[in-house]
Amino acid sequence: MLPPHTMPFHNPALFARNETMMRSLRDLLGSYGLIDQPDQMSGYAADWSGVSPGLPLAVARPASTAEVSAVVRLCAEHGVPVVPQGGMTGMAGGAMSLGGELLLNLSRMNRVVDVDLLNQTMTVEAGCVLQQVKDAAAAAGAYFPLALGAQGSCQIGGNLSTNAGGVNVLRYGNARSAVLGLEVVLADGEVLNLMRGLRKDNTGYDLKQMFIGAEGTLGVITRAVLQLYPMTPASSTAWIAVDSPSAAVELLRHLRARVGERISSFELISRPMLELVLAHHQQGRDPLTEPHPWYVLTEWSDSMASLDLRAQMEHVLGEALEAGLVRDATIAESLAQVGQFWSLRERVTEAQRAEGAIVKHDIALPLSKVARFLDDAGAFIAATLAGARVIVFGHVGDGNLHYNVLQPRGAAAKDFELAMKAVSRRVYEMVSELGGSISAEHGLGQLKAQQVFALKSRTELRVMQALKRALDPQDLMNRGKLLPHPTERNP
Ligand code: FAD
Ligand code: 2HG
Ligand code: ZN
Repeated sequence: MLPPHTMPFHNPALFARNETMMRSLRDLLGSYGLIDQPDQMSGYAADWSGVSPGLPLAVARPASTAEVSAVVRLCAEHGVPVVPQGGMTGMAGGAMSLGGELLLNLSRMNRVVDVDLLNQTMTVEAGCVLQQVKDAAAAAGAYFPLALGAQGSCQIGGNLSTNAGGVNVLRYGNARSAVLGLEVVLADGEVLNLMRGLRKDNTGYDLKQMFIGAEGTLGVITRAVLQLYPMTPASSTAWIAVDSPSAAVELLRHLRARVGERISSFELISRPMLELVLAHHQQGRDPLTEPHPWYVLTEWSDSMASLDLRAQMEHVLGEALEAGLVRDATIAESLAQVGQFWSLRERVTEAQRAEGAIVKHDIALPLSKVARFLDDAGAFIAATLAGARVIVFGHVGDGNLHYNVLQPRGAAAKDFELAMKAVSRRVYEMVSELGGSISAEHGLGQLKAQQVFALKSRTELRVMQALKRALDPQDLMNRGKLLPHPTERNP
């Protein structure tokens, strides 16, 4: 998957200022491991956040932990900031240059080192693409549950650094829950080896957790020990029409009481979102004959192959229909149909982009507050920005909504984005007032870095800053992302 706007970039003045370091880097990595030519660097410029990339110094592509360590050590000696870079599918601009940094791209560190079926773990290098990790687990007869639309491009290092969520969080938790061990190169180049494959280990602070969700601001993740699960040969998938988000939440409660942890995905999709996908996806078909205001896409699975989950689903959804929780539903008849349902869900990002400027809110709410938020925020936007199109979908099973606002048809993108600044502020206030989070799974990156000052208590900020200072005293690791230096604070 190519980021939407790749552009050539180069900074000769910067390059000249850092000539000594660049010579050392070239000696260390060779011409294959160091990219400094504008035409070759353009592919490392942009992610999926929509923010314009700055001009980096160069792109380093180390092939081992020892090389990452040597690169970071050189940067520390020369005071050059480093931006760790995975698959560049991030939505917060975290892997992009603000200007002058060395981009440290992990894609050459892409080996699945080991699958240990007795321990139900696998050891991987950070640059492995998520799909590759899932395939390697499956080939060994095990299941790695992290799943998201970008899994063909994003890397496990990026997933752990953003603490990615995706469509299976309801059952398996987010990326953080997948990790038993971690190896990290610290800001001074030292290697911190925490590669224990243990499910129990109470020997002091759980240091690996600090680096998960840290968005590369505390060090570079180089390897991980991941937790595996049993395969789930029995599964069933349904596309369900419901009246409202509150009906969807009530339906989830109903289903969980009957089939419990077998529900692995429970995704919400609004009719306007489905219509956008259908408009931009030629093979896409509405799974139901009549239009409905809201849909749920749910997948159930079990490791007991003989379990007839389809029959179970039919029965339980029948009950929900009688109880008035469901308007209509269709259960996939074949793997091809499962793929069709999911392809509607997976195309949401590209369908939105095709419509023009969009402002995204990746939020989490207590499930009991989802309906109230949608009512209040919808009324506020309708009253504030005439013609703005609210597009709602997301992982409602775990309380994560993608509450996105598309520019009014025919409006100038710049005017819309400007007007949205105040609107987003209010949307985030509403989320906070309901006990939610303004960054559920995509991270803060550069897009939301300034928000951290408004969001966190003084004490929480003080602890975060103390951690950052202790691990990265020169502020070289992904400077300006997630937790900007207090002096960079915008009024
Ligand atoms: P990048 O974008 O390259 O980097 C992300 C951040 O991690 C940056 O701050 C970077 O500096 C840091 N980083 C990367 N690698 C390392 C490393 N080895 N060590 C230290 N820091 C590192 N996200 C979800 O959570 N759920 C979804 O359902 C989801 N769906 C998506 C669907 C589409 C179509 C797209 C385009 C994106 C989606 N995303 C989703 C967002 C994105 O895929 C995730 O944030 C993903 O985890 C980013 O991984 P990456 O390798 O692309 O990281
Ligand atoms: C998803 O759930 C991703 O599909 C992308 O997190 C969300 O495009 C988006 O806003
Ligand atoms: Zn998502």
